Amino acid sequence: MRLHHIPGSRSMRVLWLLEEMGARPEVREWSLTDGSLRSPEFRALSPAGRIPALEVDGRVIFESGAIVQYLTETRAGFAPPPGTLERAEFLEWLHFAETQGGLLQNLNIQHIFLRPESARSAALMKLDTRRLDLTMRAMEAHLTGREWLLAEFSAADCMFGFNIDAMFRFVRAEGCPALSAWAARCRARPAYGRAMDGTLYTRDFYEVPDA
Ligand SMILES: N[C@@H](CCC(=O)N[C@@H](CS)C(=O)NCC(=O)O)C(=O)O
Repeated sequence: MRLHHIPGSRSMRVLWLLEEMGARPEVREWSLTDGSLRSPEFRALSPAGRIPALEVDGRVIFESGAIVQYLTETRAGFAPPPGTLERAEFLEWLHFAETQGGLLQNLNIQHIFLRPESARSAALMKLDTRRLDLTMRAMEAHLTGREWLLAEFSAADCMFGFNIDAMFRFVRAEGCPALSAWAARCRARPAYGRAMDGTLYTRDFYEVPDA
């Protein structure tokens, strides 16, 4: 198995799940900023030039959610069986992680990557921060009184591997005690610690500037 990876990016979801499964893939690191994701070599692995891609079982899979789902379908544990209501709940959280992931990506672009800085929009930052806050409130309601997203720890939790380091950089943790406690439980897992090999962030918190 070979994982195409950037520390602190969505590939952390896959690395964390593989660590939980006791699998150690070969890791090839790429960069978000040197243009290599647009190279023909990388586009042959991931057609939109996005991380992650996983070479596994004789083919390449792109899209982190597809990779996570495929891994649970080909290896025991970490997800309820197909055709059950629990499976529907698992799939909801798998895709919810990417709904939230898109908002986090927009905020990363607006707060960190976009150049020149004058091109950044306080209005867009404010809008996506509000939308992120809504996703976090939904998680807070769901996690109140529970340890994990499903009845037990699962690949749905791993799908938030990229999100956990990002969400509290834009929305303060204070209003979300159950979500913060779940994030702390995730961070305390040894497999999470092994997979968490970098961060995109240089600040603890990114305020929305005045418009
Ligand atoms: N839905 C895709 C999104 C992948 C994605 O956008 N990955 C980011 C890194 S977290 C990326 O490769 N960004 C490079 C770019 O946007 O050019 C997935 O979950 O795999």
